[in-house]
Amino acid sequence: MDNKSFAKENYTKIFELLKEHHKWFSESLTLIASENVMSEAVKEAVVSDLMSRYAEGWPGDRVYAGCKYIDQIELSAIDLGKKLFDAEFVDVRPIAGVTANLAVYTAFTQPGDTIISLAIPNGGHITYGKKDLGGTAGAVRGLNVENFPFDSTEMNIDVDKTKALVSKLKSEGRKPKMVIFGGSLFLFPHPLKELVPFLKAEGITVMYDGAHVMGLIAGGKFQQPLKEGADVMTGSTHKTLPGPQGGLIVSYDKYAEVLKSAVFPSNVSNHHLHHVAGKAIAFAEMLNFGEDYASAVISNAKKLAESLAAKGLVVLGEKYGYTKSHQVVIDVSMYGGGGIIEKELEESNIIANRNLIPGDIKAGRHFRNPGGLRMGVQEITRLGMGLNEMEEVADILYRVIVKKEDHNKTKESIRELKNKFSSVKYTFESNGEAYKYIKIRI
Ligand code: DSN
Repeated sequence: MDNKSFAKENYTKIFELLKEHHKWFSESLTLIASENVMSEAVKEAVVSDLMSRYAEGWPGDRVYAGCKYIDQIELSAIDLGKKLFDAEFVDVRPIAGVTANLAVYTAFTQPGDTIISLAIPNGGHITYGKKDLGGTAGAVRGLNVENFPFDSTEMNIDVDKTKALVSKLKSEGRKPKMVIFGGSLFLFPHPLKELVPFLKAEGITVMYDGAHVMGLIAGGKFQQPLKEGADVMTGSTHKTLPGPQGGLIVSYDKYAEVLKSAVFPSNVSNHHLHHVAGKAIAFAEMLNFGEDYASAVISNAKKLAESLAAKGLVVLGEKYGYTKSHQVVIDVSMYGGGGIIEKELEESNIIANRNLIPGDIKAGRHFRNPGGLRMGVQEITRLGMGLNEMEEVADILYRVIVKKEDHNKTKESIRELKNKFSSVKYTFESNGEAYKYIKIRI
């Protein structure tokens, strides 16, 4: 095939695939804990001309011309972000949560420093992983990563053992420079109140990775990390905070200059200006509707967890009522493992992801087929689903995971359920079709 025909064939195919994807997601139960659906308002901001432009730097101090309106938009995003998180300093330029974390490492650590963070099976994100795992902290910033002692019954950081670890590292001349709270498998608030006074007395910087729970924090329904003593909070803007893909940093004025220069020029050249506009709209939505949304997300997660447990599934975090976040995590090792179940669910139009859980590595399990399945209810809650629907969702999950029911039957149940919840809620305006494919070409 000549290049022109090859190009045209693929050009056409991409649009067909995009339409198929939209149709599939409109008929699916979307339960990935790190995703969400954007409002039409956020989408409109994201497809604007800003996606083609350069700014670099801080509003009013750019490296490029043409920023008259871009600056005003970014300043609004910053002001909205400050109000949303009741914070002195917000940087909306990190283009991802990874970039936000790397900027914080740049600002507060030097290669060779020691940090403490969660191990991946206990909920840690790859950005605070060790060098041999290819983690950003270890492999990119050259940090020596130690892991928090973790209590898998409580599904939380062990406070006393963490203090003992810090003291041990100090006695070895490796006192941690920074401690990172937060994570990707995140059921309960982390013990900042219990650990921050101890860490501060040792002169240790406290970072909080709120990527997953940013919307719950913004809605005032999860722990408030800065008020509990964190120096800096990073996050992403597309999980429980339902904006476009991207990152952000929230902190204090006293760290503003060091953080700003750690973002640009250290880790971002041009930031994604269309996403800055989208973040501003998402922040405005959350300032208005965030409290109700965060409440609904957390009660839905709890209801889903309880309903699954009532059906005999092994739900993690039982000791404290399974969850206080958007996530529900179940042990599916007895049904073939998370990798197998993830595929079976996908065949039924349920999109969720496998996850390492505490005990997996000891049991010889691997991230390709770990013991856990992680789910988040933030997207289906944004479509307006409530407690009754969580019971239905639990039943559908049970039919696939345990009963191994014919996929066509479960697909039909999901289609019926999704038909009743097809528009984005908790937003100023909605056109009623959350997964509509938007065609701009004539
Ligand atoms: N890896 C993502 C998650 O799903 O938690 C976060 O970046």
